[in-house]
Amino acid sequence: MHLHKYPQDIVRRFEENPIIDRDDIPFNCNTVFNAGAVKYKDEYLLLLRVETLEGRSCLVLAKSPNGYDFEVEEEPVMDISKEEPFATYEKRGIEDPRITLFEDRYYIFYTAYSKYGPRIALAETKDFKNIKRLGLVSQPGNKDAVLFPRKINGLFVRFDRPSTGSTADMWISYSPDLIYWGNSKVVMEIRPGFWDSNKIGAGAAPIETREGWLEIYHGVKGTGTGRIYRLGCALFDLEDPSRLIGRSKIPIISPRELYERTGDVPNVIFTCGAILEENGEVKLYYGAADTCICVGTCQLEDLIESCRSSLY
Ligand code: BMA
Repeated sequence: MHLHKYPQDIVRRFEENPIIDRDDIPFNCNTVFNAGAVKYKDEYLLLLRVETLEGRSCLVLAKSPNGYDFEVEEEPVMDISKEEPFATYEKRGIEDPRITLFEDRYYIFYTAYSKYGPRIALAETKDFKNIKRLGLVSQPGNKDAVLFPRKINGLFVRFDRPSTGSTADMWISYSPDLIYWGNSKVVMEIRPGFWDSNKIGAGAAPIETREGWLEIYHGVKGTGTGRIYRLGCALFDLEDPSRLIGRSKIPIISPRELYERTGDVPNVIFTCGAILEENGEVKLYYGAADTCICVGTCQLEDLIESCRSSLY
């Protein structure tokens, strides 16, 4: 037998995964995956991407006292908008929400999807009952936006992922008001020859640590029969988050279990949200095979170490 010095995945799967699947949604739907995650008033809250039987996605709220047992609301909290300018650009659905607590409110970046392609949209809420759309904040061809939880040098900051045709890398953009974004530049690129060789994109909202901003991201590798989506992490300088200071060589979690290997899109682990507990544990929520929702845990310190160390 082979003894491994380090575990294959830094993230430990919850034994009862998946924690939410189609049968947990109170209305007929196709799949549930890629949820934003946040703690709100002592509860864990997931903003689920639910794909309806029509094939378009809406957002549904789920609440839990412990981060593992979730109760799903009866109706979508956010559905495809009927009002312009959003209606035109959400016709094919709203997807992949990422939530950031910023001062007294929560901002939600999501993907507005239409025949023009994906673009970034922004909404805000204080109570997860009334969610107000603020704007369409990129042109088509951009997605995977995550907002930093504080201004840096007087500006709002986000990572995003414009698709430039030949490559799909992580970029940074700045804004004075959350609506107009600019000074964009590339911060982290695909790594030919590695597990993240074809596309990368931000996953959970950046976590501030004393070592830097920790970003859990997805990386895609193309194979002869399809793509494999895995998660890794990277560290960015606290005062200049366009400066990459560390990046894990190997994934922190890869599709291995049957529920990650089979589903509407096989071999996908994709995250839109992680929650840092006071004791340093990270609860990482992820969509598996674009079909169900799972959770895994790890120590923040191990994620930081994986960005810094050549062991991983
Ligand atoms: C990406 C996004 C995700 C999805 C993933 C795998 O491009 O569309 O929502 O989980 O592909 O299909």
